[in-house]
Amino acid sequence: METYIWGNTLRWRDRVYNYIKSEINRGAKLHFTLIDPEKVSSSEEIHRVLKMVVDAGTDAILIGGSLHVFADDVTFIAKLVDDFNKPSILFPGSIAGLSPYADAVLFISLLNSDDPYFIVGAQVYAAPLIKRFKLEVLPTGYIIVSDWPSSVSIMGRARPIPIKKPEIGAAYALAARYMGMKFIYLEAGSGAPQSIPPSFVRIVKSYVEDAILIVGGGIKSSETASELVKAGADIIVTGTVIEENVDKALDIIRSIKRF
Ligand code: 1GP
Repeated sequence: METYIWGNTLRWRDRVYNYIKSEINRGAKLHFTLIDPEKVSSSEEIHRVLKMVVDAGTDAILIGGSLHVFADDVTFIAKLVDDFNKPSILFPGSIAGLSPYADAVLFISLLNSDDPYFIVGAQVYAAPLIKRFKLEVLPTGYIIVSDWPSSVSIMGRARPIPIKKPEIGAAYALAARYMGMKFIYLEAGSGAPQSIPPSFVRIVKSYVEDAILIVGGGIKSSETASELVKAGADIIVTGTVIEENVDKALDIIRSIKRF
């Protein structure tokens, strides 16, 4: 098979997990900024957003979305991220979300899907491509928690865990851990009307203390982000807030970096 020569520096490749783990081990909390290819247009706009979030202290850039994602768009964004000294991490909603130009991929299994395709089927299509692209793999148990419909829950045929049922979320997270997944991602859905409650996160974390706990969806204020971190989130993800209120988005990042 051909060896691919990619234009990016890929300076973070194979260093992303160690970087995240060492930050967490020294007591830091992390913030990831999600760039959804569906929601951005020009390279100038993406560059402007990246500069703001990187200057505020975001730790990595996630690239992905549930709809309208095409590999060329993902590549386009990954190449722009390469101008900043932060890892680009794919957050694929389907195999169209893969690109060889990123540093790493959240290798997601949507654990509370009713459709085996989203638990292991898409991953089987993705795995040989990921090997060929030499992406660093971050094994992630992905759990949707919400009392409302979201793009990700609809597209992923999920049975979302109600926010009043944290013990079910904890059981899923523990199962993911026992299956060897290093990351647990509690997802309320992009643009969710509210975040997952800190009380839910606290119970999940108490079951999987050694997992890296990512929490995202509907986080719109530094107060909420701080509460989630205090409850046990290791990594906070925000996406939508930067489109709605730049100051609030940057405040969230700065508040996390103060922990
Ligand atoms: C979605 O968790 C992320 O996968 C981010 O959600 O867009 O609501 O910040 P928001």
